[in-house]
Amino acid sequence: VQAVFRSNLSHLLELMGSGKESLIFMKKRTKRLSAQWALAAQRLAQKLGDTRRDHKQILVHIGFLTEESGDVFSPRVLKGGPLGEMVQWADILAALYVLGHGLRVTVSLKELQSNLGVPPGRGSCPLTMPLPFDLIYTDYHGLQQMKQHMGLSFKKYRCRIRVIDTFGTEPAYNHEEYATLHGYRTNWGYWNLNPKQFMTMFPHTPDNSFMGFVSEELNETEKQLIKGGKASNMAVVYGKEASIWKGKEKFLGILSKYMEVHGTVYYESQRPPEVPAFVKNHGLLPQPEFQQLLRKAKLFIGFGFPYEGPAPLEAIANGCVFLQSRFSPPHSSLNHEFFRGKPTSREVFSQHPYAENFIGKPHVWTVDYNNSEEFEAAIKAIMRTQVDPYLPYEYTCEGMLERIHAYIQHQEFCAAPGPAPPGAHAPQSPFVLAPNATHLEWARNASVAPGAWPLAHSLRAWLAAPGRACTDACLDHGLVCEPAFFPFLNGRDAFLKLQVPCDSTESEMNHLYPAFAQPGQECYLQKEPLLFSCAGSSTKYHRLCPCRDFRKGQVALCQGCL
Ligand code: U2F
Repeated sequence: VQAVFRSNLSHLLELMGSGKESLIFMKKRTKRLSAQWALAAQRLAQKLGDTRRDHKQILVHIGFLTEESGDVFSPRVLKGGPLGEMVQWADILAALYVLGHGLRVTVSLKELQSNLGVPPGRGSCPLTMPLPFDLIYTDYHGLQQMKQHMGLSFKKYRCRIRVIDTFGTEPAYNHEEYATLHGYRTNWGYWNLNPKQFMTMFPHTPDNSFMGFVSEELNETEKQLIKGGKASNMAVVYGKEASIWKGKEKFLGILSKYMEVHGTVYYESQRPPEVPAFVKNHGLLPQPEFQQLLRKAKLFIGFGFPYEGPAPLEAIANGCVFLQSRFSPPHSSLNHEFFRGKPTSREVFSQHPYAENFIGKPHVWTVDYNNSEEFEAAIKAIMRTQVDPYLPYEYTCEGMLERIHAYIQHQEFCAAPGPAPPGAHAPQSPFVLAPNATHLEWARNASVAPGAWPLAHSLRAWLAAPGRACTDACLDHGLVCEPAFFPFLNGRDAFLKLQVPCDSTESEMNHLYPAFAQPGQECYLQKEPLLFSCAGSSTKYHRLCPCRDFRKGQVALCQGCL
């Protein structure tokens, strides 16, 4: 059966249930964005023409909102607590619904059990029962609940699960045996999923899938109106919780010499002591009013926390410049409490790396806040800069629909694992050395397995410099790392064609393999497909890296991958 686009979201609002503040926030958002979703559906339908779209039965189980996992978020919705996750879940639900799939939404263990067909009163079902869903979207909390209550079915069906995971899970932390042996400690468990089953909020870890969310879009008239109505000396501070403002008096002082400073900090009865008297604090605003404030402001300024939230994208979409601090040294799970225990080794070089790397100037300025002169100079320069509202395509409704459509249609983790990594006796790889002899590319006459996705023709492979992760090595060439292509490279043949002088070749479990170690002239192949990883580096190795092209404004998809 084919899926049919939907343009009326009122039934979705019913599916979302009610009661909790978090659900109320999400439903208001969905309602407000209804027209935008409908328009995007129309455009994507036109773009896809008669492309096949299979209809799926989908369960969305939002684990962090269940009482059983403590639901610490709902009570803080109106008090300045995190909203990013709710923004994202609301948009995921809207996208799945608009794409025309069959949808169930659960936010309690009881509902989960009844949808899974677990007999009432039974903690868990020991038998495997048929699962009435093709796909399940959940989070780490939900995953734990499913494992506890699905019995043997969990193992059988976990390939149908997608885990919404803001900051991502790198392969080395996902593989239980490897993580345990090598000290990749996490607070979230080891699930041995295909790393692409983890879906992130920003496209930061190509080992995972980029899910994202949307921002409100402006039409041309609104854009003109906003540009005309900006107050060139109005700044809004990023941070709805008072703690974010603590110790920032110096920057606030400098900023207030030039601009009128506004805030949206939650407070109970009195101004929080962290917020200086010269700040015009509006209190935590409902989302539409927050957008209105951004429309008038010239500058949206971050003080280092929260990391990677939606608000800077909204600010930039509403024509603000986003000013943020560079982190030097970078923040990571090794040196910052917030990232400690998270299953990633990623180093974060600024408050919002996506804004810095994918958007950049004139919309985004990343400066060293420890250097007051640099900070002050940036503010002065920003006041003189004219910017247009800007929203990357991947954060529009159409972009999000396009991406999720592609995932649903093409990502397949349940099929029996493909051919084992070729190893030392690999058949000829489908590559040839490029004419300039720097990298491998797909041989013209090589065939690709039907249904393989992403399309292997987009592949280019490099031997990276020692100490360079594949994530970065690919970016150096204007490409992204594509872990799905590792198996093609995991053989002696690829090294041979790249003219790497391997004295010997060994196959081991190591998330940095395939790689070449200079001192011993040794080539290493990957023994465990789950450990293929774009992330990770060591000065000991030149990693062999699979890269691919991507669509402009839609980094998740290769150019021919729709
Ligand atoms: C991020 O969560 P946050 O909720 O701190 O992210 P923000 O960027 O502040 O934005 C969340 C939404 O809050 C809205 C705004 C954004 O869509 O429109 N909002 C509002 O409704 N009223 C206001 O007065 C101000 C903002 C991130 F998303 C999470 O994944 C992380 O867990 C968290 C910590 O790093 O940061």
